[in-house]
Amino acid sequence: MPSASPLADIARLATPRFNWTRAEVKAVHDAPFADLVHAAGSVHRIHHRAGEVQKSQLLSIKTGGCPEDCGYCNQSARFDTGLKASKLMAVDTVIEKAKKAREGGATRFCMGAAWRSLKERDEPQICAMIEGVKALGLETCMTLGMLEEGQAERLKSAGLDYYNHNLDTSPEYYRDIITTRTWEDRIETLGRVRSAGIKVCCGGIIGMGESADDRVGLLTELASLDPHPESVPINHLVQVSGTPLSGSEPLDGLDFVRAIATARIIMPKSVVRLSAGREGMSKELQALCILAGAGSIFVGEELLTTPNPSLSADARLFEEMGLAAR
Ligand code: SAM
Ligand code: DTB
Ligand code: SF4
Repeated sequence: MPSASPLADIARLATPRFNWTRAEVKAVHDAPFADLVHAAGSVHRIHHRAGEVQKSQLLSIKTGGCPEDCGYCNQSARFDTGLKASKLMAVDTVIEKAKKAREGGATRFCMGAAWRSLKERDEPQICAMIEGVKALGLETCMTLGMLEEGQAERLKSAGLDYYNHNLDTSPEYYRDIITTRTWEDRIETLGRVRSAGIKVCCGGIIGMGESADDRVGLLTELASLDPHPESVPINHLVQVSGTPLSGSEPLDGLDFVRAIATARIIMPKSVVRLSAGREGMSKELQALCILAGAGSIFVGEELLTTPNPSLSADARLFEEMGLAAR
């Protein structure tokens, strides 16, 4: 007799669990595509309003010159990508950009720095940015690399809502992608963020030449964080020439949708974010991701340093899908 489908019991799937095994996640991920997307959409509707998509906007507050060697990233000082490095941005400039993002419909402003870790001397400027952006009525998010004891608490006191720190890929593939820090370093910072009471934004990148097993491994690790990250960005690799991962085998679009749908099912209350890589996706592929439970996107014509769809292309996507912005 065939075993029961791992997707049969939607009510059970919609109850968060933290003990997913890799085999269980693989069974979800590898299910027939239509069953997977249908189950993901059904789980989504239990905890989220289908048809609502939250808009965040990114700003690179400190670009390039990073000492880390993340193989996907054009901001590493080790790769020749032609990116111009810059110093930490002035607080007033950040606030101006945040105002424009708010006018464009973003409700969260995510500030990213090409740092290995946050230095104490930069904290006052970073905290002033958080305070200023928060005062505009926007949600605040920062991604600044690793945090030491006490730093997360100080960011929280300034008004930080979310901290983004990605696991990026499976623990096994991690060391092929980044050699200058460990998986355990990542987990440690995530623990500090959580303990300080900041919401966790943690996800990964798909399309880096990883195997389907690596994608399942990443998703299993994300779902074993207890509580689950409130926000789970699923990025499609943006290939930048000069980085070691440029030239990676292109990913089948439906495999990207599988990753989104699996994240949706195994972390049912989290907001799954269709993050980097939309510029290279058709409208139809983005629509499938949204049907599979993606509830957030980045808007604005630039992510941190690479292009993102135009405001008019996104307006068309929302209009044609009948989506409401949140
Ligand atoms: N330096 C900090 C760090 O790495 O934690 C914060 C900024 S870093 C640019 C934030 C995240 O962006 C990375 O963890 C990675 O997941 C994502 N990212 C960077 N370059 C990317 C690319 N080319 N394509 C897709 N995602 C990318
Ligand atoms: C995340 O997971 N995706 C965003 C945000 N966190 C910081 C960053 C994507 C960066 C894409 C490459 C770039 O534009 O530099
Ligand atoms: Fe530096 Fe972050 Fe890019 Fe890695 S992903 S090289 S840590 S900016």
